[in-house]
Amino acid sequence: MKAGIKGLIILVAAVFSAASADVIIIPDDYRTIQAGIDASQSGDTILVERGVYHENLVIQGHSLILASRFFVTGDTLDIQNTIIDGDSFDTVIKIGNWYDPGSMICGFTITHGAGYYQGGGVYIENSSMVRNNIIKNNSSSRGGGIHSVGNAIIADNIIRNNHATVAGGGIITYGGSFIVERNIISDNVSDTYGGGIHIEDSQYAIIRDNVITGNHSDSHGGAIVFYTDDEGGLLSGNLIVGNVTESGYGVEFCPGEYDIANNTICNNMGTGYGVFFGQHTTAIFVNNIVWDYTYQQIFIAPSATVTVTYSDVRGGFNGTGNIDSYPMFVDTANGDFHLLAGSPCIDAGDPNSPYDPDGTIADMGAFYFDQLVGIDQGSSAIPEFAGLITNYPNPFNVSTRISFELPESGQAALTIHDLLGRRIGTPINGYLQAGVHNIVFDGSGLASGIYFYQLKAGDRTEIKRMTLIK
Ligand SMILES: [Ca+2]
Repeated sequence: MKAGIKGLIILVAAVFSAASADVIIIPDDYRTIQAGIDASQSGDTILVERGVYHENLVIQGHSLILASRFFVTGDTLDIQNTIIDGDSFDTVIKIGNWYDPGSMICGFTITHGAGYYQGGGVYIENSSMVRNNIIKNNSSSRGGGIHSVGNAIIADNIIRNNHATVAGGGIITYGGSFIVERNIISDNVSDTYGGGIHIEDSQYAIIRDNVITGNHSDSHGGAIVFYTDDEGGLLSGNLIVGNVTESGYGVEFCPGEYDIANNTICNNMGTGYGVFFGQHTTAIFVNNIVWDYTYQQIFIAPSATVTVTYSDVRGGFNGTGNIDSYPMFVDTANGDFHLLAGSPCIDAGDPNSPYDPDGTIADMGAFYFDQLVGIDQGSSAIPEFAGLITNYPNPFNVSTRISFELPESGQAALTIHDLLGRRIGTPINGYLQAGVHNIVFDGSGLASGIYFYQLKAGDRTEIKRMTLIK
């Protein structure tokens, strides 16, 4: 962690030293962003007005601040309306500043990049910063959204719907020491490693306070793969939900020393383990919630040294302070994983951890329950179902798995309906035990189209949509 903070100070110093240099306005001074870059010197700022720019930018050999008006105004509309579109031709922005560190990319929508090796949306080298961007619909073999080499800070971005054929659907990082914080990393896909984030051969990695959701990997790390060079890292305060790993693990740790604290790891799906600690991994795992739809929640390799304490783990786990109780989230169906009043995770963290901001013992999970505000969330705020009902894959051809969780045993019915609401199947109708249930729905007798599945338990109902494509 010390290495990361030191890196941050160096980077901030580099940015401030650049502030007195020239400012180039696009398109006032140069018609294209690349023309402005070509005319710039190290330390300049290139400020881009709103508009759509069809360019594949290369910054080579010198460092710049490349920013939209957001850099000055803080207006997020400047991010949405200053668009660099790679036209599926090459990486949208490449920064090769290995010998002149400290570039920053700030305030753009970066889309339709198609990189071969160097990232789809953004490629950065050496102490660069990528912040406050929307990086979406890009593709590459490694790093669909961002490909980083060396030290980096990747913060406050939305990184969505990017695709990597090899590793790092959202982000891949190589070497260096880096910080990934406060990003929304969602719906990215990797065909092999790290649907959301893939970390390879890095120094200490800090991944904190991100929302990592809906990402997908075929074999390793639907959410994250940590393949550090024996250095390890920090994973804290992240919400890691609804990621899918076809045949591997949700969050995968390879050799290194890790601190893993106050994450909410829920409703991820896969046939393997939710959290996987590989050979020779050392980790302190504390104050986390792990409540997945995976084969097992946590796996620790025989040669790994991992302590799991003060965590809420579905099915239970040996260790001081661990519990096995439904965490009681506010509204999982709408993505709200804050704790309800009365949650067993409140004040159930390690008493020796830093206290929550309200002065109470640490809660488990990414979001503490503020006891000073004292919001009475009452019984009406309890979600209709304790667990999200989901299906995967969706769209599907021709079968899909429907998963749901019942907070208590009782009568339950799962019915399938067509677009007109007509019931066309009843996979489940009877008394079910509390807990997780999975059924495989076979649509081979149905036409392509949109269908609904409805779960009724007691007087509560939840409906979701799925699409059959033949
Ligand atoms: Ca607390």
